[in-house]
Formats: sequence, structure tokens, C-alpha cells
Amino acid sequence: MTETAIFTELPPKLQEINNKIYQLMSEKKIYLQNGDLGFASAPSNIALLKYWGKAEDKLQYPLNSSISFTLGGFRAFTKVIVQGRMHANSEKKFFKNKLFLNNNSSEIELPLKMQKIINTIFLPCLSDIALEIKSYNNFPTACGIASSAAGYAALIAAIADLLQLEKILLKDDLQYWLCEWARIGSGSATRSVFPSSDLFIKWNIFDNSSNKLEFSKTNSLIYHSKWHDLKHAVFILDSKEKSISSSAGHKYASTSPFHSIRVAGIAQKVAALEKALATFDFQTVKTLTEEDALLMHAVMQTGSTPACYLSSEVAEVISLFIKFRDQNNAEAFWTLDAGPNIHFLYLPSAETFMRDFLTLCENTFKRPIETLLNKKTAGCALGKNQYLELEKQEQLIGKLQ
Ligand code: 2P0
Repeated sequence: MTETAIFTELPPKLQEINNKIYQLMSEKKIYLQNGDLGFASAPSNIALLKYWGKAEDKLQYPLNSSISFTLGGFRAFTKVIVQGRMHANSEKKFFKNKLFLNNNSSEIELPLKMQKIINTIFLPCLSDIALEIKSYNNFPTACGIASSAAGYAALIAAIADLLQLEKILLKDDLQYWLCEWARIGSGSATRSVFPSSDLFIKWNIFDNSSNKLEFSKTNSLIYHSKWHDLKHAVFILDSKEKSISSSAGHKYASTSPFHSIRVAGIAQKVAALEKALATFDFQTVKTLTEEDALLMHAVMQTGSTPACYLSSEVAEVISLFIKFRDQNNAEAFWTLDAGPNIHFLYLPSAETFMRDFLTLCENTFKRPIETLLNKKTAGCALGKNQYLELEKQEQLIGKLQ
């Protein structure tokens, strides 16, 4: 049964596009055969205002709106390869989808959700073909850098490339299709399927006036051009896999007494952040981002199953940072996702400050601290040429030094 599980209650607009794809498959205008390939590379993203808690679990509607900054250098690279052939006349036979992660030669079991997404997209030819998926990240997995966002975004985009949807769908419909499927894969992935120039992405909650079944609610924001200079670095304090996954954590969000406080204030913060991004109000972006990170971690720590990603060492680094930053009037701020690694965002004026701060931390903790520095602005890229072009760029991620 698992093999043929599909999503049945999709948003009507998504279903409509899928039906169009099914029709083209049946007319052989989309035709796949053994060895056909789809390529994509997608960036990760870091939320300034976070998505934490789901209004609906299956299709992953969020409890609050979120806004992210695209991390063009932190990427997933995904290839999908067809096994079998569409409309095979021979006896129908189910092939098995295969997943290979991070250049590992041993196959890993496809998560049920991934299986369901593939089954739904390829419904008319499920008994004819399967996909071999080869995906890797150029950054550590599961340590507070959204690997599932980049991973699901790249998978959906690679499938779009395989199906040649860029030639078949209107641009807006393709963007909608990518946003919706990426979100169903992993909520934050819906913020990782936009093209290059889109630095800040907003994923909206469905308000009472909108029909949650009709509309995709992810869009790129208008922002001041000075944000193109924004730098991003992560201090890796611990690269072990996190003990409570984000998906589990989302479930407990609403059990925290701080949850309703956070959600009640978020609409106003989203509006204020949008304005601050448009007007280059650095101070407001800094304050809103740091405040929401603290509030989200308060929610995480006080749910029925507490998750403490803000460990004592992380807290110590953040408090050192705030003190040193304020002494130096440095244009820099921090945020923290579901992992013990701290993200710093800063303007070129704070580059020396950030290097000095790293030295301060290393002296304080008496050990070297690994850093990852984002060195690329790039969005979601479909197709072999863009994939190879990005893959051969060695300096997507550097070090703070
Ligand atoms: C975010 N995070 O806005 C928040 C902040 C982590 C902390 O979205 O269950 O992997 O796949 O929808 O997207 C991480 O959760 O969770 C996340 P699912 P996801 O980026």
C-alpha cells in the first residue's frame, strides 16, 4: 500500500495543474523513458521571522507567516533519473524509487512523504516508471541549517526539469507548483524555490478572508538594493544531528504557554519587517530577527516535549556577541534555528568586527570554532547547465578568517 499512497485532497489549483500534466502524459506529450534526467540545485534559507507550528499537518499550512533570507551558497544538488518507460506495453510492473544521499553508494529508504509526492505527481505512469534520486548538500546536514528546505526544493525542481515544466506551464503556474510541492515536502522548502534575484521570501499564513485550498501564499518581497551586501556566516558549535527533529518540534509548539503570545504578535512584525526591508532600516530588521529567535526558542523550551537548541554554550556566545557588538556599534545581528549553530547576518562595515568576534570566542572557549561563510547569491536553478555551472563553483561556502 505504501508504494501507491498518494495525496488526495490537494489545493484545487495544484490539482488542476497536476491534471494538466496527467493529460499531457496520457497524450505522450510528456514522455519519459529509461535514463531520462532532471537536474536542479536549490539554496537553503534562514528565517528572520520563523515558521514554528503547523495549522494543518498533512499539507503543512503554517500557524504563522514567516520571512526568510536566501542562502545562495548553502545548496542541495539533486538529479532524478528515470527507471522504466512510460506506456510500456509489456506486463505492468512496479519499479521502486531509490534515494541516494550525499554521494553515499548505499540506498536509503524514501521517507513516506517523499514517496507520496512522487506517486501523486507521476500518478498515470506509476506502474511504468520509478525515479532514482541522487542528492547531496554542500553543507552539514541536520544541524540548524535548513537541509530539508534545500533538499525538498531541489527535488521538486529536479522533477520539474525532468517533466520540462518550464516549457509547458506559465511562469506563475510553475512557480506556484514548485512552492506548493516544496511546502508539502517540508514547510520551509517553499521559501527555497525562487529565482536568483529574490533574496527575501515571505510565506504567508492563510487569513480568514483567503481560501486555504485555493492559493499559494509564498512570494518574494520587494527590498532595498543595499541588502545585496548582507553577509551571512554560521558558527558551528556542534555538528551532530539534532535530537528532536523540526517536524516533531512543530507538533509541540502549541503546547507552550508562550506560543499564543508569539503568534498574536507576528502579523504586526511581518508588516514591520517588510517595511524595514523595503526602506533598509537595519535597526528594525536586527531587533525583529533577534526578538523572534528568542521567542521561538522560549516556545521550543516550554512545550510538552521541550527542545533546547539554545544550549548554555550557544547562550554564552550570543551574550558575548551582543555585548561586543553593542560596544563596537557593529551592524550585525544573530538568529538561531532548530540546532546549536548560530547564524550571523551583517553588513560589510562589520566584517572586521565578525573576525575579531570569532577570535574572542575561540579565546573564551579555548578551542577553534568552525565557521561557514555564505559566498554566493543564487536562487533555485533548474536544468543541467545551471546545475553544473553551480557545482563547479568551488567558493560557494568559505570560512570567516
Ligand atoms: C523556519 N524552521 O522558519 C523554522 C525555524 C526551523 C526553525 O522550518 O516539518 O524542516 O518539514 O515542515 O521546515 C524547520 O522545519 O519542518 C523550520 P517541516 P521544517 O525555518
